[in-house]
Amino acid sequence: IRDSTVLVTGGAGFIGSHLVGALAPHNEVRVLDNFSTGSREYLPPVSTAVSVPASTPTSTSTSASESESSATSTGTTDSTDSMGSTDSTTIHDNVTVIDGDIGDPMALQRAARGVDLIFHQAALVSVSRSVDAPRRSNETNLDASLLVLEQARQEDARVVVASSAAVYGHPDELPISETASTDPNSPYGIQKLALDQYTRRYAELYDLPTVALRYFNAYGPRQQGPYSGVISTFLDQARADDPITIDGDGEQTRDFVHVSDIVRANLQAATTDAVGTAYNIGTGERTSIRELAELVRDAVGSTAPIVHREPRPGDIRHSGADITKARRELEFEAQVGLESGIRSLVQET
Ligand code: UD2
Repeated sequence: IRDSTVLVTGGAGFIGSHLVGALAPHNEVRVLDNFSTGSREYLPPVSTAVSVPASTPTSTSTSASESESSATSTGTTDSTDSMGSTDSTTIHDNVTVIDGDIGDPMALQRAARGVDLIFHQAALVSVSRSVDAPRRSNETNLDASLLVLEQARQEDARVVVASSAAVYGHPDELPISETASTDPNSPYGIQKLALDQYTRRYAELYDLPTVALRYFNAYGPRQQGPYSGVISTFLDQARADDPITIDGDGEQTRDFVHVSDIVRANLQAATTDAVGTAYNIGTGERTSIRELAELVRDAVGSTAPIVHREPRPGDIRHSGADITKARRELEFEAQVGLESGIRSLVQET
């Protein structure tokens, strides 16, 4: 897409920042992020640093924990005063960063004003935290997401939403097509399913062009932190020559999709006529965790031992996308195979 005004929520995070990188050369991009897990370093290099003065001081949320940077306007700090001022900085000719929360209506309104398109990538991505604190993750993943959809409605903007393979829970078919039964086994999955359904219904109810993308296991540069995926964990372990920790027998399988393919799917979703629906975004290939451990170890050239721990409670045994629908209607095809994706991850990071 070109010459559009685009909002990326969670634009400083793992997937969002790669999307911003792809959009910035040809579009005016707004990033709304509370920097609870995202980073300014992930955004395009500074060419003009203009601080737009806010009428009141704003919180420094870079070190804020997820709970401090609450998604609700009542829970946030002084960035949500009555004027609704948030700190915004132009860090690139075409990229404006709004340091704020998607759950803060003022910040959201300001970020979304006049946009043609919203990529909604902001979320609390930890499945285990959603189990520990379901209401807290619901606030961001569902309540605040609904504000984003409402804002899109207000602006009459297309919206592309990050859904998840988590909507399927333990799948009843393999590969998993979009018509498989949805029976999420975590609060996170429940929240993503509700969001996915809202997203589709907004097309019908309000005639808004919406698309939900059900990401399978995403990986790539900038995925890090305690809730990052198995690939980033194995990579850190291999590099440190620490034991590579397989949960259970390692015969469980996943469909690992590189972030550049996820970006490509989002860009296709931004222009497709086939809206009001959800698409699986994966490669269509499944890899066992055992194979993955060996791939990562070999790519690093590490001698780290591979060890087995107790299986993870509730772990899904097999997951793999049927991407027929995305191929047909989005013209999406994953281009990065797992081996080359891991090789480039090792080289680039
Ligand atoms: C992924 C998504 C999650 C949700 C879910 C839907 C990530 C990070 N998470 O969870 O958001 O969409 O899919 O089903 O993409 N493992 C090990 N050793 C480790 C870490 C993990 O063996 O040190 C195993 C783990 O037991 C699991 C597999 O690797 O079988 C993948 O784990 P994960 O946490 O990367 O992702 P997953 O599929 O649980």
